[in-house]
Amino acid sequence: MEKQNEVVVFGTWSSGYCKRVEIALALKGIPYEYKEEDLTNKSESLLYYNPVHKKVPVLVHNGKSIAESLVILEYIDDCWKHAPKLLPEDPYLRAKLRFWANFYDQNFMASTTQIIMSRGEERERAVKDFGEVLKVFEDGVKKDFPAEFPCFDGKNLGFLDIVVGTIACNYEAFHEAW
Ligand SMILES: N[C@@H](CCC(=O)N[C@@H](CS)C(=O)NCC(=O)O)C(=O)O
Repeated sequence: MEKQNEVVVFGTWSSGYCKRVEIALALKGIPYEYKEEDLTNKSESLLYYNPVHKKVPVLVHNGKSIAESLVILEYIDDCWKHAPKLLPEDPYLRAKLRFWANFYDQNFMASTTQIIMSRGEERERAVKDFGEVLKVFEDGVKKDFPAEFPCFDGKNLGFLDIVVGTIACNYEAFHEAW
């Protein structure tokens, strides 16, 4: 007999992308099995479930796999419709949140890696670039959500909070390593 709602997450401890999935499942109260991946020696299962990118996170729900953290977050919210909702109902607001989440992933991740990997003047430039990206993000989100900034409002933990907040999940590890 098929098990209902069997949820497995393939992840790695240091990944903010994976933490997004774990946080969303925890918020919704969905039990799941966690499988830690060694990215230097990826498991057959990971390669099977994410043959295109071969990356974590991957969510496997009743044997069906979904890759890419932003896609997984939406799937979780669509699949388990109970509160707390991660995304609003309004299609326009949903689209705007997706837009800023994509902007964040395309710009911030590269920018923070650049800061971590560089030294001296190069790092100063990277920090300045990061500040500029941050300003575009903040101004843009404020303009799109004039009534209430949909992130770090101290009330609800939503889609953009999860996307942005998980950048800090490995902060201590980076701090210790560098
Ligand atoms: N866009 C992907 C990024 C996932 C990603 O970059 N995962 C990294 C770990 S943080 C990975 O699996 N890297 C393995 C590799 O590049 O081979 C997402 O949002 O899920």
